[in-house]
Amino acid sequence: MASKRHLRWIPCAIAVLALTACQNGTGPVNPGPPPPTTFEEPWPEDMSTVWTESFSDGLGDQEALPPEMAGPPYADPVAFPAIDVTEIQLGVRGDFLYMEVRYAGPVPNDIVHVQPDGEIEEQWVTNQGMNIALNTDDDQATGGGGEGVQGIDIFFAVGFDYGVRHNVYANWSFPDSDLHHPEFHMDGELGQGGPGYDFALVRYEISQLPEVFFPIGLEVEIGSWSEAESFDAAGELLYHHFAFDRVIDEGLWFIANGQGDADSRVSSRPNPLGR
Ligand SMILES: [Ca+2]
Ligand SMILES: [Ca+2]
Repeated sequence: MASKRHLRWIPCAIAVLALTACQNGTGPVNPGPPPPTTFEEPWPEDMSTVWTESFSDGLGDQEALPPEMAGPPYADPVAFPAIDVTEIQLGVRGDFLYMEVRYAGPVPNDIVHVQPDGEIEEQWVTNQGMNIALNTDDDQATGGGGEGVQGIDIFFAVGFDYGVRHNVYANWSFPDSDLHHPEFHMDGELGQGGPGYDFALVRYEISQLPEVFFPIGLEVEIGSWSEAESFDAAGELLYHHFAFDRVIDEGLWFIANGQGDADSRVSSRPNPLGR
């Protein structure tokens, strides 16, 4: 099934970006993370006025992906509440897309040491990531493949390397359909939450995006998932999908214009998908 074949692309792209950031240049082996991105624009005082869309997801609904999809060969999913998304809220205000992600448990402040227990090997969970992935041109033949959505033209990611840094960013335009090869990248900002908290409030400066990659006033296909990765005692990757939560599957998102004005809705785009 094509969607499964492509499942690992986005998470791997996220991991590759993190590695690139850490291994950039020929200087110190570990130059440390770059300073986090901050925008000058003040955050809205009342975020409840910003949200125009909300996606709820189940609690304790993590999936055990099979080994061929880089999951552990355990009988049941390992409980890892930090990546168990329960809600995503989205809204556009001014130059920014705002997103709040709620988790079933706090994002770890440091690497999580998993003790051996039955079939579960000793391992260390070092990072987590989630994203919303959008087919913004209504063409599943353009962009890359993903889970819950095809033809991804842009994705917005929220990740944490425990004890090191957060990774809030967007990648867009994938001319060779490989999500490892984005034509464009930008960093976003973590406003609240993150390590120690069971939520993350982030924003991305969408004013610099071409309309085809963020069509305000149109409905787009959206998918989303969340995951964590584990390593063994030697520091080798053990399970890319140690924990996995499917959050939005074949969803639709009407990107409202930022003031929640229903009169702004536009529905003139041809609808080849018949929805
Ligand atoms: Ca969930
Ligand atoms: Ca597309």
